[in-house]
Amino acid sequence: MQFIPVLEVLSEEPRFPYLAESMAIIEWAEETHPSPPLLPVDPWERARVRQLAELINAGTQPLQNLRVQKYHSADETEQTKWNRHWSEHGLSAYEQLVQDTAGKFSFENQISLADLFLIPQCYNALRREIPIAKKFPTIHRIYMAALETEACKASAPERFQPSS
Ligand SMILES: N[C@@H](CCC(=O)N[C@@H](CS)C(=O)NCC(=O)O)C(=O)O
Repeated sequence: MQFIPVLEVLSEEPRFPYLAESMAIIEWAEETHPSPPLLPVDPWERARVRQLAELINAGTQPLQNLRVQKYHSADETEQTKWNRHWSEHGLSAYEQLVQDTAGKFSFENQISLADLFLIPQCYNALRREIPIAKKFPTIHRIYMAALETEACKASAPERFQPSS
């Protein structure tokens, strides 16, 4: 697919070391490092968290790939309009659904799988000047809380920009 992210996992075993697709990467990380957990214990609550994650992963983010935007239109203004439209569509659904489960984060007070997909989507929305604080107050509160975590600080995209 020629997408990022790609995870390289070095191992003693002779095997192909690369893994793409963020859901596959996160699930592998969860299964190999289960603590702290990214999913609740109760099956219904787990499904609710996965629903939020997929709403972004399958329903919102794919429409914002560079190649999709460019295929839609060569005009940058039109690309931005397209991006804003689908971003707001997804975030609006998330904002409604998350009312049932949110605490400090999307599911109660611990970072979950849902937050891992929500945070980059917020980052993208702000780049497109979508006023998430005004339009999606619960999402914005979750985003602000997430930015304070050490994990979020360590994985901030700014840390990975090439220097030249
Ligand atoms: N389904 C993939 C999507 C990954 C993806 O969209 N990556 C973007 C950056 S966030 C990309 O590589 N875009 C390049 C392009 O659109 O050509 C995943 O979840 O990992």
